[in-house]
Amino acid sequence: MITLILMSPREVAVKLHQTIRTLNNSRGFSLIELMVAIAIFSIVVTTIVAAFQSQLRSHITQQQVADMQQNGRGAMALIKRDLRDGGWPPNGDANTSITTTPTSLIIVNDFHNGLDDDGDGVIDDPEEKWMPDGDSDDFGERIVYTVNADNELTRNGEPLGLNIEVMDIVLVNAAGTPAAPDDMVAAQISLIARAGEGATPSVLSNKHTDTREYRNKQDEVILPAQNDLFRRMILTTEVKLRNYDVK
Ligand SMILES: [Ca+2]
Ligand SMILES: [Ca+2]
Ligand SMILES: [Ca+2]
Ligand SMILES: [Ca+2]
Repeated sequence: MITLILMSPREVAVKLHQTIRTLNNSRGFSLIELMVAIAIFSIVVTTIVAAFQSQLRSHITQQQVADMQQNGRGAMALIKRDLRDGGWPPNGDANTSITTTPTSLIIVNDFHNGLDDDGDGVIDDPEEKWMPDGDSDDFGERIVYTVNADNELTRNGEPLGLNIEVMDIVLVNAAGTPAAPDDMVAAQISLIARAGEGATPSVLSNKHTDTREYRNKQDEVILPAQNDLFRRMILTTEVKLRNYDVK
């Protein structure tokens, strides 16, 4: 602009003429310019998509981990409750027991008598709980937990919708070592919860190889390293068996 002001009118006219000619002569983009533009555009788009995918992956992974934690805690709460009250009445009778296998937990109680003790028309309802009759064939007296081949935790055959791969229960004495039924006072529960459903984890979750070896409180391996893509967590707790070794 300043240059134009300092120029004589004639010089300005020449300059304008030259500029107009230059503009008229431009022939749009060359092929190379176009290719460079496309390349830059692709890089920008790829970067944006990658950032978005990465965010989505961490979101899905976080969601899976949260679900897994919730599953594990939910299962633990149920098993703890049943074990704590397991083998009722205190010090049991001939029929009551708590037994385990590698994939199941069987709790047998005697807290009902098959009669409508409070006369409300419902036999063995919760209000009339804790009335043993010397056998364990009444409502809710036998509780069986199993983990099936689909990693589903079931209670009395009813799937609880929880993705639990391992349920390990060790019945222990006061010293914390595995005990016979007449000696046991507590149960050590270990649960391994797994994230994701189906045979393979979601392609959208963050890549993760599980090389961990999982052990219970006795330091026994309850799940060797799987070296697969699933995320897992182990929950371990100990619950006192209220009805055993009651002095
Ligand atoms: Ca009974
Ligand atoms: Ca009965
Ligand atoms: Ca009743
Ligand atoms: Ca009853």
